[in-house]
Amino acid sequence: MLIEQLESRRLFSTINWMNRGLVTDRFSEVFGAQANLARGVIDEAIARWERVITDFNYSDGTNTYTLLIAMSGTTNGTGGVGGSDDDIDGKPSHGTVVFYRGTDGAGAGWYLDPVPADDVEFNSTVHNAFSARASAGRPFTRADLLTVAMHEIGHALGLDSNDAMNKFATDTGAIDTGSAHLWAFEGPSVSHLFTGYDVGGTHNGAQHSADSDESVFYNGQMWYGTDHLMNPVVATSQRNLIDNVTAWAIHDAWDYDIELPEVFGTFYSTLNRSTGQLLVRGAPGPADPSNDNIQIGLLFGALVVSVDIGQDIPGTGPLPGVGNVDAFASVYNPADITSIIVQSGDGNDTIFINSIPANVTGVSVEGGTGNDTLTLGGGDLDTNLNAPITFTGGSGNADAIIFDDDTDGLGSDTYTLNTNSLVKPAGDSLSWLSTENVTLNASANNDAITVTGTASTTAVRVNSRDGNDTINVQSTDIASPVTLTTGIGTDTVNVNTDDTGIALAIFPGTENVTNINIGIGGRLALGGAGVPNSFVLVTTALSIDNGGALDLTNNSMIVDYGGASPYVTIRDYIATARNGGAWNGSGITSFGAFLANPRNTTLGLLTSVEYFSIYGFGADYLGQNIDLNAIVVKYTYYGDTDFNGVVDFDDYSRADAGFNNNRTGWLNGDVDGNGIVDFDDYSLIDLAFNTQGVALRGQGVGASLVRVGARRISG
Ligand SMILES: [Ca+2]
Ligand SMILES: [Ca+2]
Ligand SMILES: [Ca+2]
Ligand SMILES: [Ca+2]
Ligand SMILES: [Zn+2]
Repeated sequence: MLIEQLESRRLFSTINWMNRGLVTDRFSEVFGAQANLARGVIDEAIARWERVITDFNYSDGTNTYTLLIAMSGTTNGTGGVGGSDDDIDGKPSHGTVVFYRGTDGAGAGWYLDPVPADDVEFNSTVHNAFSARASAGRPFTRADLLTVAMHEIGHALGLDSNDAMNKFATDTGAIDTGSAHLWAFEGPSVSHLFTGYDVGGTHNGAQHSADSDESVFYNGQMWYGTDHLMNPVVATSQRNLIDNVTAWAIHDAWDYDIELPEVFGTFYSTLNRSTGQLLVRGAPGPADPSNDNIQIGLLFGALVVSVDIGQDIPGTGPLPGVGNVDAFASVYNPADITSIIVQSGDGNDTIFINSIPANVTGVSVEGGTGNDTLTLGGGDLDTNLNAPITFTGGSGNADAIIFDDDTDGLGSDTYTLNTNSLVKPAGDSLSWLSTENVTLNASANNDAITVTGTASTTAVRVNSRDGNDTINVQSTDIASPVTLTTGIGTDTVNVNTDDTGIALAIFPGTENVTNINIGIGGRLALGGAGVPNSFVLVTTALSIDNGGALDLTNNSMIVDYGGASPYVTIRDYIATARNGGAWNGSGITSFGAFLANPRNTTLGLLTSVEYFSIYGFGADYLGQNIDLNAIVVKYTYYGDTDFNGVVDFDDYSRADAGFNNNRTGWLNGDVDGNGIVDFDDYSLIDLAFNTQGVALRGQGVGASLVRVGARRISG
């Protein structure tokens, strides 16, 4: 559909200003040296109508409308009159438009836009997509000749109280001004509130689009006027563009082919033709904040800017009253744009910048109030974004920026996440301020991702996705660990392996990471705080420096090793972290055990052979397949030798056998991991037996309460 739109942009009608530059246009007489500037404004008004009306569909096959346009010979002021006075088979084909001479008869009070092709000087107060007001500068307190010209030419083209318009108009009986009534226009394309009011007199039909202060209850609902080009009166300082409603109405009344005016820009996206700066804005809500959706991206060689307002202005869409209005989608020539500013304003706004034109040298995105989310890259950061981009989340405590490199092509990627920016070697700095959440969705290929720092107020998440990825978490704020997911592949996670400062990382759930290396000052945690043993960390090779920690919180781990069994290493990592029950040492620790009151839990470990001896050969562990070369670590009670989540008679039997036969290992009752089963182990087992509550089985069954049988009298 968009391709059709773009192609149809080449189709224009022709509107000929027959007496342009002749003495009869009186522009020199009124404007003097400014005459050609004023004529240029009229040219722009004509050009804007030519691109909206693509074909008059005249019965004789022609597509040209002719106009006589002149300044009044007699009347001072900043208004005008326009109408049609000839036709082809009943359709307007010729018109006459006259503008007043200005307040002094010499053009005073008119604003003659020196760059009439853009509307930037008016976008101080935006009424709606097609109407805005200047608060300063030359247009302020002057009448915009471009707006008045487009209005009067609109009359000449057929927007008038005439049979074609009134065929769809019904008198609501409600009074607008004086004796003028409000009329309900119900065409095939649009329903909208019109009025018979005119400064020059009252019409018995749909002469003008009703003002924004008019409304009426008609045909079961409220109808609202709005600030529009075809309002009876336009204020000074204000520009109205040709709006969608006006275009639909002239299409319905006269069967002209139209291009939707939003395609050529709105006040939600305005291009400064002098500087190349594109300003994209959301809307303020009239009452509550407006949650707007803004999307910017290249499509088929054009830049498309789509702004979907959360709190739509009634009367700006095809509906006569309140109701959802579609996004306003504008299409720009990428070569015209050198910078982009997005201001989404109030509300929780959603902004996507999927790609930007090659000429753009910088992009600034301001989320304003509310919790705003900016998603960058459209799946390929290097290809799509070739300029620095800054995001200011603004107020709101959950502003977010998401880097989307999901569909990046083949080849390794290198990403560096700094405290306030993401840098790729092939790309520019993408930075953020007052942003509480940062997410990097890396490519599905082999990536090298380095985190050099985090801010205490920003939560950083790195999803390395598929491929063989290496993630180096070199440094973080103590309050802001990096959350990691690693996808499928042979991945390596290094946490503070430079042994300098501190670095913290978290796996939010079950994760399979081939290599894990934790340096001095490094801490890597698995989930936590949920149902015990909801998550499993699966790894092949684990290395923890003295001074580093892997925190399983209240979860599990599988070390699926190759080569020699790391059983003793794992057992010792747990024992040093446990540190006699203080849980403050290096190694494999458990914040869940640290928090337990009484401290009756720990991390137990079984070889897969031991595990199979209880649960059968090939049994899975919490849904994870294990083979003969694996070690299973579980958060559970001291003495839960068989990992069934409780301490019971079977456990005491194993501990007794272990004690009597000088065995070793968790399965046989060495619950403190010192290599023997002794009195210390029994003390811990008894504590757990007497105080255990919830069975620590795993997700899905862990929440069930277990009734404990009679205390066993041990020797
Ligand atoms: Ca909407
Ligand atoms: Ca906002
Ligand atoms: Ca990857
Ligand atoms: Ca022991
Ligand atoms: Zn009018």
